[in-house]
Amino acid sequence: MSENKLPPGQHEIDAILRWNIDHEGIIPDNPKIDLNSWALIVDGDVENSVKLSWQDFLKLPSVESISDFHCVETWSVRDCKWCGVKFSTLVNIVKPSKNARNVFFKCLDGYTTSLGLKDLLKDNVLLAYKLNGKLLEVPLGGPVRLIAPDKYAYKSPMWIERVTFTYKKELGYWEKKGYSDTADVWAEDRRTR
Ligand SMILES: Nc1nc2c(c(=O)[nH]1)N[C@H]1C(S)=C(S)[C@@H](COP(=O)(O)O)O[C@H]1N2
Ligand SMILES: [Mo]
Repeated sequence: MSENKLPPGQHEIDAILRWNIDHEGIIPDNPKIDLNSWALIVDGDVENSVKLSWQDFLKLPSVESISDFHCVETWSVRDCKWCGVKFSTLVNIVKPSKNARNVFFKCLDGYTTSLGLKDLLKDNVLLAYKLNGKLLEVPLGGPVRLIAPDKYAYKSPMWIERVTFTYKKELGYWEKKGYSDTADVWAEDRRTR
């Protein structure tokens, strides 16, 4: 049990309930993913763009990080034990140019979101591929999703296929519909309108 406080306006739910929450996802089902053809493309304003196969991805150094997960709809799941590649590890590989200040994520369901590069360099931000010791299942965003614990979960894209470094900020799916782009859980940045 973690003793840390939940952010303002959030309540804890049992982790198992998460499976039953009817997210207003942008497609009705989970995407079909074949790990033999899956790849993560990292491109944009970088020195070395890369296309990582599943095997390439698993070879990157990984860490474990325990964090709480907060949906803007007010539910939180405590103590998620994620394993994944720190976003900063990927940054060191692709070497963004000094103009790159934002990162745009595109997912296999068509979902999009973006974050500032500075926020992504925090130690608790991972490209996660395991949860509580098991490979991340597709319904929870596997093979690879972002985890950014200080942001509402719409900034934790599931089923990532492309990560693009940019100078300009491009708003994502929920941000365009009026959800906060800062999405800071501690400041309770939920909506802009
Ligand atoms: N690709 C993709 N990622 C997404 C979403 C989505 O619809 N598609 N929904 C977001 C929202 S609003 C939430 S609350 C979390 C849900 O993650 P969970 O299913 O692991 O609880 O995923 C986020 N990432
Ligand atoms: Mo959400």
